[in-house]
Amino acid sequence: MTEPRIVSAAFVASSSDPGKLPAPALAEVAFAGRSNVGKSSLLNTMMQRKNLARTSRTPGCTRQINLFEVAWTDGLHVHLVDLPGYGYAKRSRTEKSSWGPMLEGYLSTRGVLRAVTILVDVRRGPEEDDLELVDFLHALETPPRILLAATKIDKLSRAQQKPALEKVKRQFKGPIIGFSSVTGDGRDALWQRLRHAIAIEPANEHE
Ligand SMILES: Nc1nc2c(ncn2[C@@H]2O[C@H](COP(=O)(O)OP(=O)(O)OP(=O)(O)O)[C@@H](O)[C@H]2O)c(=O)[nH]1
Ligand SMILES: [Mg+2]
Repeated sequence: MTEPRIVSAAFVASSSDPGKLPAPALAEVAFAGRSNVGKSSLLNTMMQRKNLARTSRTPGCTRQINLFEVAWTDGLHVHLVDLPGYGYAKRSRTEKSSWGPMLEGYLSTRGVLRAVTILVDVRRGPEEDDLELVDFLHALETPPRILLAATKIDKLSRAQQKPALEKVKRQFKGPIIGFSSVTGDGRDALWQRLRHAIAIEPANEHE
């Protein structure tokens, strides 16, 4: 049996208006989190492409909804969606408990959205914004699956990683995947969860 692998990964479209994105064609998985947490870097690692999603040391790099299409040798075909970060420019009072028209519009109207991966920095854990996003997603009419990833685990020593991940897990009350875009740690585990969320299991013995 050969392990399934990615055959292609490509940029599809980008827009600040969810209504102007290409009509839903494939299952989508979106990546959300505070600015600078490492969403675009994680996507590049997931797609095994260095600079397909733009990253920057400065928060607020991704300003639009970006769609990428990934195809696997075993037939898995999915859109990965890089979202703008939140928590960078402080939200105004009227925007409180709203994710702004862009994020909210995308998350609540995209029928093909199967899962949202929420990323938090392993050293900071979830903050108010992240927990509000969880509540927002739970309240949707057809809530997507929520996956949780703790980024930048390479910033901690091996010995520090386990207790830090346990802590984030308790705070979120759910399983968490430790991830590093520097070492690639967590990549396989996250793909496995994504596959599960979009109900396509890894290729079996016929491959
Ligand atoms: N050490 C380390 N640095 C990381 C990791 N992931 C991202 N970074 C760095 O963190 C910074 C922000 O990364 P981005 O991927 O642009 O973050 P983002 O969440 O997409 O940010 P916005 O688009 O502004 O919301 C960059 O300098 C990355 O190199 C990681 O796993 N380990
Ligand atoms: Mg980004």
